[in-house]
Amino acid sequence: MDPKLLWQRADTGSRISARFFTRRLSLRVLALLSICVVLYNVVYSTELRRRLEMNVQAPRHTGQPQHGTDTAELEDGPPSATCFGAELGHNGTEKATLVMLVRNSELHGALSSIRMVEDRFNRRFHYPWTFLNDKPFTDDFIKYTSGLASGPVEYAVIPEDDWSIPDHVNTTIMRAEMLRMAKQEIIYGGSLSYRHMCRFNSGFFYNQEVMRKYDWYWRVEPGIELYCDINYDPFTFMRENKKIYGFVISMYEFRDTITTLWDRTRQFLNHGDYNLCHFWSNFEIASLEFYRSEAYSRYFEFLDSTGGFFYERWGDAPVHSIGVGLFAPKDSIHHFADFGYSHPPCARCPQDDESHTSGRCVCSRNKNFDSDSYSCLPRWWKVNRGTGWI
Ligand SMILES: Nc1nc2c(ncn2[C@@H]2O[C@H](COP(=O)(O)OP(=O)(O)O)[C@@H](O)[C@H]2O)c(=O)[nH]1
Ligand SMILES: [Mg+2]
Repeated sequence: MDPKLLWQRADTGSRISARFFTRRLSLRVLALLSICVVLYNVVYSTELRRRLEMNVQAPRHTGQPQHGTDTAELEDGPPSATCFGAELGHNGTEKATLVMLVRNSELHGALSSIRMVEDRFNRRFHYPWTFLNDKPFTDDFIKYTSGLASGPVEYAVIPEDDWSIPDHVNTTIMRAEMLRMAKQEIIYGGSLSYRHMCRFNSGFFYNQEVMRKYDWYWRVEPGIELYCDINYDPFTFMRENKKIYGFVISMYEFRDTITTLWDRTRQFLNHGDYNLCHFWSNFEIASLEFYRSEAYSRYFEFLDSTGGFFYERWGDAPVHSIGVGLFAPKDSIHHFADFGYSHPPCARCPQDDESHTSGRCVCSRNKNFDSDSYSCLPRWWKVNRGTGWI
């Protein structure tokens, strides 16, 4: 054999075995890496589950009464509230709560709103969250929402009387009107649950057992966004400045949903005209004492006695706005111009430079409902110099 050939063959052989060895080594390293990843995931998810379960099963204490989280227990009747204390303590000093009326099916939107309010505001103040529902909250809803809140959380089922059609309402007329409004494609015109919601928000939320200990509330809805850090306590701001009602967006109400609301109001107190402007009530920071006052309570009871919440589809926004306009001092209404806020389909963004150059806000200044022709804000400033609608 040609020694040159032999050499070549030997060389090829050694190259083959070197390649084979490298491949085997990489396979072993790969296998080892995969085992590490699997092991890490198992340990991590066990730890995550343990932490989640600890959050729910061993609620954080502040000495508040605790009830089980079992939905079945809630369904059995009282106690209708489930509460967990806060781990971090409660640093906000006002008797105030973040309140969310919400359905179990809106869990995802609720979580994203809570996350946003916590990140932008509440992680520094740890105000309690109050969740209200006409149905018992599911274990999942309680588990995930309480995991996000940095303050105490309470879950309450609304009593049936506060979420039902009063006896004096003629349901035949109501159904006929709902059908007519649905055919005319009036927004939520055919929805009974929406009517319950509006009536509840107009006249009942502030007297719920779980709300009684508070003087102030911040209404939060599922699926909202906050674009700016809120580095001060708006509840303290409201109290110190003798404010009663705070809003961010204001717009015109759909006339067809409140055909006789103003006539009824005039009947109640013989007043001038209403221009359909209302504070968009999906955001509110306001005084609970105001709604509990005799003037507002009597106004709501009168409205409710007319059946208008059901025959028409009176929204809580115009009812609150008219109520505040009539019974609160003009300068006790506050526009939170420093808040960046969105509740689809509308958003508003602070317009000053500082809010943006400081990094406090992340929103587009052009996307600003305040300058939309449907916004009532220009009118708010022009007609009443920022002191009311009526
Ligand atoms: N528990 C409960 N909450 C409701 C119901 N209908 C509306 N809501 C809540 O009431 C608020 C207003 O309702 P939403 O559907 O957002 O109305 P919109 O903002 O006017 O389009 C939200 O916080 C909803 O989660 C209902 O039937 N049950
Ligand atoms: Mg909404």
